Amino acid sequence: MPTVPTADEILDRSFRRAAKKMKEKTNKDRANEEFVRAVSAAVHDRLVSIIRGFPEFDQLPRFYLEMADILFGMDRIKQSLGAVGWAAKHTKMVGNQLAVQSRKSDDTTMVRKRTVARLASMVHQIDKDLRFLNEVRNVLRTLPHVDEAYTIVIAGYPNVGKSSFIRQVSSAAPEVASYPFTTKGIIVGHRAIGRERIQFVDTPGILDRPAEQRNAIERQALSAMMNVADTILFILDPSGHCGYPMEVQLNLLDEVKEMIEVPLVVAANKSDLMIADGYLSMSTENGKGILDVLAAILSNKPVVTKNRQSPTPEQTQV
Ligand SMILES: Nc1nc2c(ncn2[C@@H]2O[C@H](COP(=O)(O)OP(=O)(O)O)[C@@H](O)[C@H]2O)c(=O)[nH]1
Ligand SMILES: [Mg+2]
Repeated sequence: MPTVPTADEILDRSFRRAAKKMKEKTNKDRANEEFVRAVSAAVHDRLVSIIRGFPEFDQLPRFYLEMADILFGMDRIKQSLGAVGWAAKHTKMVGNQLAVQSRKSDDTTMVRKRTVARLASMVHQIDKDLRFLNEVRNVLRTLPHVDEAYTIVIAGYPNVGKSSFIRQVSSAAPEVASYPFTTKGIIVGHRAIGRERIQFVDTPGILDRPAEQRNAIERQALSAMMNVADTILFILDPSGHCGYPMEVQLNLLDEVKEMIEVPLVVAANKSDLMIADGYLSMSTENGKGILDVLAAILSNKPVVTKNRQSPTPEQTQV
């Protein structure tokens, strides 16, 4: 996704391009007419390329759609894209009209100047839309890469071993990213299961305090994450090593259960420190039990899923 230029950047570039074209003509009136045509074409093309540079929102993975909506509002994004489209259309119309005028006019320099003024005013009218779209673009491109593959969202208190689990089960080094609404880094990992690829997504910085203390964006983000999940893995740390007693961890587990409609697997981590009866146990430190947890997760997965992306060649088999 390319950056979205400001109004002045669009105008500067288009004026420079048109000035160059103008120099190719020796006759003053031809040169002015050429400028009028070239500058409006340049502005038009630039505006169209901004719209093209934006993803087709209908085809975006759910995750991005939800995030874009939470962070910026889908209506506002569509409105701004619409404003750019409007300006593109009018630039072309005005350019054509003024080129005709220039041909007929005795004062082509005046028509050229009028063109500059009209284009500048039109493009400046959408300057706030351009700046807003650039902000959207800056955030969208830093979001972690979460696509339509089978998705396991990992939940649990901080320091229970969520990131360690993702690192352990991922075929390649997980992608490290952050959400705009939390300073905590998150990771997304991938693993090939036969010919298919599954992905693991972290949920940091949102689940580390009671629900009523989360702000609106955090609540929405959490529900967006839960929405993209095909399965949730909830990790407990019965050893207390993470700094949270089991009781509060189990409260969070209840809260997560309320929130979701997908299968949930609960695993007690840090079995090298302590084992809790009644839970699948694992240690992301020494690797014990991890494959059992993975198997439990995958037992929820339909064998063949439609419209899933195929794995890339470098991904390994289970
Ligand atoms: N002893 C022990 N420590 C672990 C285990 N898994 C994670 N840790 C440690 O717990 C801390 C938090 O792990 P991390 O994966 O970052 O937790 P997250 O905050 O849930 O992502 C780190 O210091 C890990 O080394 C485990 O199975 N056993
Ligand atoms: Mg972590």
